Amino acid sequence: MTNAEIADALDELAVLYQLDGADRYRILAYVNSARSVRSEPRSVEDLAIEGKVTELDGVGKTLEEKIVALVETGEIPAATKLKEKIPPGLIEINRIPGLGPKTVRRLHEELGVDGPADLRKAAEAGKVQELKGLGPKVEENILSGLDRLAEEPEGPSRLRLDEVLPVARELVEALRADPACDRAEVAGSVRRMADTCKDLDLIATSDEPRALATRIAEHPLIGNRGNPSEKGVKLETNSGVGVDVRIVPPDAFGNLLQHFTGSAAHNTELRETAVAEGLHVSEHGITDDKTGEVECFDSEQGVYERLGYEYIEPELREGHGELEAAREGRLPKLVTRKMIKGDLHTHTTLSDGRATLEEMAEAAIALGYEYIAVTDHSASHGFGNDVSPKELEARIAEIAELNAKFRKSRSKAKKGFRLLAGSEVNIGVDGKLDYEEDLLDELDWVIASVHTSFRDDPDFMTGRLREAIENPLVDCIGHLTGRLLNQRDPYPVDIEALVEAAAASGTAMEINGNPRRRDLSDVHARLAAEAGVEIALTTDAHDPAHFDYMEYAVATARRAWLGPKQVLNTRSWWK
Ligand code: DGT
Ligand code: CA
Ligand code: CA
Ligand code: ZN
Repeated sequence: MTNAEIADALDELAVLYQLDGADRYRILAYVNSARSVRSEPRSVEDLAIEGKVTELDGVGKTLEEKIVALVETGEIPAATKLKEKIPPGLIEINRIPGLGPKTVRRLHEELGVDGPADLRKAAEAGKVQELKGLGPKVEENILSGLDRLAEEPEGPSRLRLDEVLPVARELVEALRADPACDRAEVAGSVRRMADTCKDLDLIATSDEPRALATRIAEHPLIGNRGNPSEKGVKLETNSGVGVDVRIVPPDAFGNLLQHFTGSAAHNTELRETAVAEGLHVSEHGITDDKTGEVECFDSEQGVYERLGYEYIEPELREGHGELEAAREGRLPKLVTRKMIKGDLHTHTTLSDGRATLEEMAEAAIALGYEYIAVTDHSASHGFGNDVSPKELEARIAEIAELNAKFRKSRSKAKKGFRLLAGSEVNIGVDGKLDYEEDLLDELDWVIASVHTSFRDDPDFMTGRLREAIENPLVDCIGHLTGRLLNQRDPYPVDIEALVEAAAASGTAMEINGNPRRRDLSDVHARLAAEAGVEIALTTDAHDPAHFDYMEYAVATARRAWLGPKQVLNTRSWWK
């Protein structure tokens, strides 16, 4: 049983308890345990059998019993019992966003609804809005929710890049360490550093492909495996990530890597252009249609060069004009992680960060940064841990003191390092900020972000953001669209209008590198930079470990065709 299957069973049990009216804490316990099972890289089935499953966060004795029963018998007795009294259709209905278990129970008890079909009938007949406390809005929401359920019965199946990238790297290392392996590389959407990925594509070259495929299938991260052959093997990790491993002979490494890196749109355009020139491109080589001769390349550079292109970085291969640009030799020199001199969006324990000012500074110095802006939340960010004007004043003084210390330090890294006094100020419903202008004026760096009052109203959202953009005290707009990948859609804003306003007022926009956000998106960042908006690559670190999110910010920037000149924090702060 894979971790994903175990987590699904625990999530289902949580829903069953919810529909049965159990108390909140019990339900939370199952939801939390499902989450830790899902993100566990080791096989949870093995842990359960070895009596070690309580090592997982949120898994105590009660849950251990249930997980052991599940892996031994295929079911959890408590769930089986609940399923006897709760119609399965109610579990499905419960997935409609905004429709809680309490309402689902009432629909069942008061309208006799047992599943999606009943519910649609009731809603279309206007019966739902007649129930006490429910109105036409709820009914409308139910109908659109039912449409979406029908389109997407399994929920979002794509995984965020950060959920697959570490697995990809570990498996490629394992392939490379195998004596039968010549070369191995990550391919597909993971290599292109897309926001989300359907599965993981790995390629390898080998003279003993079947042996290599057989051994990688035995890797401890792997839960399910297909039949290894000399072409490769299809696998699934313990956490439910599909893995395609493809193997070819060593001399065609470049062709294979190019093919399986994609994207499909990029490859289709590449092939069609080649056909017009009498060449046939595949994962095995480039065939000259006239002579039938096949050319293999051990590097992608070789493939692109043979077809008349300069080398195209994987992040650009989305069929967004990169082939034409490569043919004409006008691809941008992309920004890299090494060019980044500091991080302009970080939090500390003053608001909701987990590390102190000193700890964040030390971590930044260890990374070789010249500066970080400390941008704790403002006076009314709405989630507790607000920073009062007085506290911010004290913080500014504290930063000045620390900077003086750094300046006198004998370590070169510390001597060249500065903390920037900043804030991530909440944008109110009217676009106003929640600190006095005099206080904001004392800061080195002001980010303005929306954290509250999201509305499905483009005029309202655009209006308040524009107000913040045009405020001369604002240096940068944080996570412009508020999207959370797989979780929350971007709120509706008129991007073009905001980009234009930012270009006119000289306000920067960030690419927030938190892999749940990556906001601006690649498409929006490209639009903004082309309009002349300066882009800041940030991590929104709430912990020193989050400084690593810079990799995702850089990836989005590269996917947006950005060069170092368009990125604000490739520059030193003072020079
Ligand atoms: P994903 O998995 O949806 O996140 O995106 P990819 O790009 O990884 O897509 P995937 O895994 O279906 O296929 C990996 C690569 O293989 C893809 O980027 C290009 C190549 N490929 C797959 N199917 C086709 C196809 O039908 N035509 C062409 N030209 N290439 C394909
Ligand atoms: Ca893929
Ligand atoms: Ca694939
Ligand atoms: Zn933040």
